[in-house]
Amino acid sequence: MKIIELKETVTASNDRDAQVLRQELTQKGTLLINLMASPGAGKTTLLERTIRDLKERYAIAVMEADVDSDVDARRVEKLGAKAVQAHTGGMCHMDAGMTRTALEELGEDHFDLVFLENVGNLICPAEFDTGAQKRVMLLSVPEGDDKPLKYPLMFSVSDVLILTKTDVAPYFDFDFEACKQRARKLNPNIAIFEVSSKTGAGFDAWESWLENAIQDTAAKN
Ligand SMILES: Nc1nc2c(ncn2[C@@H]2O[C@H](COP(=O)(O)OP(=O)(O)OP(=O)(O)O)[C@@H](O)[C@H]2O)c(=O)[nH]1
Ligand SMILES: [Mg+2]
Repeated sequence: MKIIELKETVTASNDRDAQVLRQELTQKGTLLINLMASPGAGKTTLLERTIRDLKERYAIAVMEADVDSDVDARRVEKLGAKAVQAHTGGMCHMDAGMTRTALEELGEDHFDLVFLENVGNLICPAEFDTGAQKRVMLLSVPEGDDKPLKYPLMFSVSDVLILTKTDVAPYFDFDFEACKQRARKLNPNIAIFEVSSKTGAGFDAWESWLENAIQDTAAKN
């Protein structure tokens, strides 16, 4: 597994670079998912179960972006997925140029699905288009149902909201309906799933959304 050191890309337009990268990925038939959430929300655990369930049917790779360490890349690599660990040089997000560099490190193999596990936080990753065709965010039950009110941009730009750690809901006052209403007020088209990566509850619906998205991308190339 490779560890790469990235610097923020200095180009005139991150949005334009992201658009170009997105078109290239779609032409290759590769779905790139930008996975975003707070630190510890459960991104890597969700990836582990998803990879376990889908790896026989699709070629999957993961790009782990962190300020430091390689623990997440090692976790997904254990499951047999190709992984690269990107260090962001202190940056709290990935941009399109950094994403392109990390993708190049995955090599020439074809992947149906590549996950970018973005740096854990609910602010900066929402501001930068990485070139991914889909943005998926997680919100875990212990974080609270008020997060759409406090971090509206993340909810506004995401295609999918995964409410995770539902297995611990009995111990928290998380109002699922209130949270969903707040998210839909910001983003009426957002798809919402409730899952537990611990028990596997709700994974059927999430994985069927994912398979549809993979097949849509494959059909366009
Ligand atoms: N009970 C429960 N625990 C979970 C679930 N998903 C993740 N966890 C736990 O939450 C902690 C953090 O999970 P990670 O998957 O490492 O979180 P992350 O978002 O990748 O964290 P960073 O990469 O550090 O930002 C771990 O102790 C997991 O075991 C879940 O669905 N239910
Ligand atoms: Mg992680």
